[in-house]
Amino acid sequence: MIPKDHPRYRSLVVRERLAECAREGIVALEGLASHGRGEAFDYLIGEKTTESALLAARTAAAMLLSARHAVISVNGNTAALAAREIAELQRASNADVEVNLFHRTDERIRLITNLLEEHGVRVLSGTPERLIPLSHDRALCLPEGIGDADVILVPLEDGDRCEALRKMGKTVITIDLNPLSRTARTANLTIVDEVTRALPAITTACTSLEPGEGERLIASLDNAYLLRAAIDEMRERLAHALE
Ligand code: PTJ
Repeated sequence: MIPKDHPRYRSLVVRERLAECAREGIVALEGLASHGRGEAFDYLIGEKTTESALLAARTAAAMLLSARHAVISVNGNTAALAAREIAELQRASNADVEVNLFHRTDERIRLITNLLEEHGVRVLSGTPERLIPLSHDRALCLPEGIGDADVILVPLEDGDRCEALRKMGKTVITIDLNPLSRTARTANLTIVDEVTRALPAITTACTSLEPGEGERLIASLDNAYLLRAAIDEMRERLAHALE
């Protein structure tokens, strides 16, 4: 039982949720290590959505809405932390949702699909094929989902797979608290923010883009600028951390 007056209450609740989901097989054990890395970077940006992350989220909304076929690729961590937020983004963007895992087993696909469906997500189903240029089961995805998509949102992705998706000619949007990660640097667009803050920011933007704003945001997209802005924010906070 986590005491409600603990100064890090929310963080502890989230950890407990992930540990529970790991015990159930939804979250991969490796996902707990990923979360810890994310938490450390969240400290450095002040556990809030920065201005540059908000700009990235609005750009992501514009890209999802103007895609021929947008797909949100969901893994164990994202499902455990943000199933409701995925459902809301799907409603706002009309994107397909595919469960696609790094540590893939049929059982985890089933558990994560169930969890998402309980929260109102429409999850694509079908027969996966080895379409992503990677070895082993990391190559698997649905031909009618990620295989057909032109724009993919892949929160908390591995760098290798992000690169392989780019090689397939996909436009990749990621959410990653680590602006130095290979994924963050390889994606077309990186939102450096915590997934439960970034997803609602994209959803809000989907319903509030002004006429012409989406085209302008896409035309001026500069991922290196967004990553530099996140690093500057962290450097600034570190410089004044003990004041
Ligand atoms: O469920 P699976 O089998 O698909 O596996 C999922 C994980 C996350 C284990 C897998 O994709 C993986 O190993 O990812 P990485 O390489 O650890 O990359 C995840 C990135 O997400 C890291 O750069 C973390 O800093 C970042 N991250 C972790 N938690 C969050 C986060 N970014 C935003 N919000 C978070 N809550």
